[in-house]
Amino acid sequence: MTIMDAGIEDVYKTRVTGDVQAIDRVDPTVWGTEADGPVDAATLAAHDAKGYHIVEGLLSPAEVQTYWQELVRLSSDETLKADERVITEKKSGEVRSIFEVHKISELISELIRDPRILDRAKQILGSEVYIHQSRVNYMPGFKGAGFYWHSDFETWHAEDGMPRPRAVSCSIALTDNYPFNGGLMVMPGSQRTFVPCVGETPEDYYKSSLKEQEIGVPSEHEITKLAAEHGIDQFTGPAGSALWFDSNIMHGSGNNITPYPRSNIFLVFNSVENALVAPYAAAKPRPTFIGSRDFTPITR
Ligand code: 6CS
Ligand code: FE
Repeated sequence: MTIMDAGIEDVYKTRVTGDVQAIDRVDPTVWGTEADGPVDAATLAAHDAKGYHIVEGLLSPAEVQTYWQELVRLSSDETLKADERVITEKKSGEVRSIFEVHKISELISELIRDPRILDRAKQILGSEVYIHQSRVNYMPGFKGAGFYWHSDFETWHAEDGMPRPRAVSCSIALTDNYPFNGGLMVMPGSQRTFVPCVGETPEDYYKSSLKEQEIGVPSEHEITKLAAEHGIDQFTGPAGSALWFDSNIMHGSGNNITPYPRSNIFLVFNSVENALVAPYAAAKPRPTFIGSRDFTPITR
């Protein structure tokens, strides 16, 4: 059953058939104000305009080392190998991502409460927040497969039942991000346009989409239009930097054929005022390790 069966109006219709029309976003990008947290007015304005901002040195080199060692520990934990929260690379079988990592790792459970992170998320979303999704991405060297262009919100709306794009992601680099090792590319300002995708959501689609997404990706025509209008920025920077980006910004990354891994901790904060409902375009919600349905606000 989708939300449509309940007769609730869907502002961001997607997974449609036939031609699509881009939809102007009716929601803000930034919901809070300068007075609500650590982000200064200029940075808040930049995030509002571009849909992202970068915090250099969010983690100190010593902290990076600590979390890097945690990632290595997790990826070599034999008990985790069979866990459905561990996603492997389609070709190499190497660990690609580990979901719900804030519940698996004590260290990362503390990180989501760190004021440098939690207070920023609350300010951008203008409310109490909870973790919609957490994952560590390994993007190993030589064989790390990238992620084709997409809007996270399109998937979270269609498959998890997220009503509005009132969520923000924080990708913390644990290895140096170069232009050549699969650094995330974003289209600045594209968060103000919702691009519906063509194609019905297959049953249990997450089992393949987290390895390689085919449904829920915009057409080349729409991507070309967005790139022409907004250009493409790339997130590069030393380990410890963090990219904060809007749930609906168009983004993607290339394959990593270099010897240098591009590993990160990826935290998605959703507003408690934007709690998930029934999926807007899928038969049933994805498992809670991908789209949490515990809306309890994060507190220190
Ligand atoms: O489907 C998802 O929820 C995940 N997929 C991608 C490519 N980005 C967002 C999220 O981690
Ligand atoms: Fe994404």
